[in-house]
Amino acid sequence: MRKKFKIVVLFISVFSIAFWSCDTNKTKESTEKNPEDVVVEKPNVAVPTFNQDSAFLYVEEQVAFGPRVPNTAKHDQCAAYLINKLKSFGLSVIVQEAKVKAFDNSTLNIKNIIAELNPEATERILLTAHWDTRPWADQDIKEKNKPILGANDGGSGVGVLLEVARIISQNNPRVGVDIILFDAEDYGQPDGTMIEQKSDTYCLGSQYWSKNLHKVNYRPIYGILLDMVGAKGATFTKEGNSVYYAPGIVSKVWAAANKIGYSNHFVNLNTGWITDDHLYINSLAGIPTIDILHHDLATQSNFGSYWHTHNDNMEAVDRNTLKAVGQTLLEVIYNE
Ligand code: AHN
Ligand code: ZN
Repeated sequence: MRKKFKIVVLFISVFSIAFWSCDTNKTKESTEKNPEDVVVEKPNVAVPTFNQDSAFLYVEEQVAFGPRVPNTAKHDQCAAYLINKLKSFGLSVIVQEAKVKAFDNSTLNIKNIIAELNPEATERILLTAHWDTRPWADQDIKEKNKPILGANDGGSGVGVLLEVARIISQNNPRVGVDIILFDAEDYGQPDGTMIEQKSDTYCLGSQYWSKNLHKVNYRPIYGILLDMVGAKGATFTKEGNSVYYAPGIVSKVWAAANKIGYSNHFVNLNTGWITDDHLYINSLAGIPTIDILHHDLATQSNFGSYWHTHNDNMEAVDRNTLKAVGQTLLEVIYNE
């Protein structure tokens, strides 16, 4: 409405200047447009609608397998589900399989699942999340040694990206898009369990990929990581590594969220540095990448109260939050 009004005002003013200048035979300078009257606006592109029920279903379907811990049958079954789902949308899928060493010296058989939309496009955007879940509930007070369901921590980011995959495969954006579902993000060493605390024990799938890109010279313009993007009323703040490595992308994404009414979720607040998949994508692969990560202002850890506990089940996932994140991603993608 406001824009229409602006256009009408602009039209009337241009018309009256022209009319007036004819009438009075005024010369050049008065017919020149005042630079302030020239409204330079990008035409509004059509952004498709993100379906939160569809995204929620994709989270439920992952959780239905149970915990998705590397070297287990359920992990294998969920991988097959994710690969088939992405293929069913018509995307080409590459599965990067590897063996990586965990902090406990076990060897993990991992699968990074990579889906490409419009592989020929040189301008590309990378969207990512982790699909594995934590083997322990080390932040819980009971059953600490049992694996968690990871509805939010793992499931939510993947659910949003599957829905984004479905939509972009039906409405081609100008840019190419790659979706990478990383494995073994959450096999990191629990705090205080051993004498020696090792470093870089989280994010094993993204560390491997960052050193072994699925295509030589793979170079998207930027990346966006989703992690724990499903909690009711979740707040996403401007995380330290994201702001350090990719300040422009943080601004772009937060502005897009704001524009479409999600400033309640995308908070304009700078917060601390988090080790997450984006850190290695930035530092090892050199791709500027941000993290959209639930930063809970009410807890001591600043992670949600469900974090690494058995409460990380479907109860911890809210459709409205999935919508806020998914619609913001689409707003960004279709405006590129
Ligand atoms: C830690 O939990 C140490 N860092 C955040 C990375 C993470 C774990 N994201 C989900 N789970
Ligand atoms: Zn986790």
